Amino acid sequence: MKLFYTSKSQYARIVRVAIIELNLTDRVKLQEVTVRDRNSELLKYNPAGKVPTLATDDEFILSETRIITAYLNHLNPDIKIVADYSDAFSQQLEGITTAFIDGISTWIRERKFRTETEQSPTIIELEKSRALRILDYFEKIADQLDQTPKLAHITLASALGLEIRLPEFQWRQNYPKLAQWYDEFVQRPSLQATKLEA
Ligand SMILES: N[C@@H](CCC(=O)N[C@@H](CS)C(=O)NCC(=O)O)C(=O)O
Repeated sequence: MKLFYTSKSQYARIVRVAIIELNLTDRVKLQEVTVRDRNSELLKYNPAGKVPTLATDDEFILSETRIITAYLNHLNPDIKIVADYSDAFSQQLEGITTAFIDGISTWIRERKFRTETEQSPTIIELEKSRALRILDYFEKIADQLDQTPKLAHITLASALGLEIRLPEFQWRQNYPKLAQWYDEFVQRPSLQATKLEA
């Protein structure tokens, strides 16, 4: 199996963490690729051109973080990373954390990939307020977050880690319980081994 990734991708990071937590490092080769590049090696495999992409041993090409993580989890079902219907609370958190990381990613793309005149204040404001609502939610339920490497927790940590990339996304001061949860969670070797670059 081969995982196509970029070291900057907050989504690919989730899958890289899952590979480590599922003890699958010997079974999944990692190949760093470029994105938004018409000469990218990735385009030979996945017309969507997005990371993460997983090429399975039986030659399927999987994209989308949750689909890839669920596939990897079925290879080691003793460890439960992706929630099923028996754990509706974790499924709830998976949905909200995905909206969180998607929104912050949109906000970052506005700031980093568009010129100042192209940037949309409307989109930035929308994503900022979405992020703040979700931060409020997690601060309120911080007591219900544990330190297990579930997909929702990994996604939340990967999203919060984007603080290094977006100067406006400085959440720690106003969300102390969440900061405490995050600071402990990112000590896991899987998170340490996959730190995001600025
Ligand atoms: N919904 C996708 C999002 C993946 C995504 O947007 N990845 C970015 C890198 S962080 C990418 O590949 N961008 C390339 C592009 O937009 O062409 C997932 O859950 O995996």
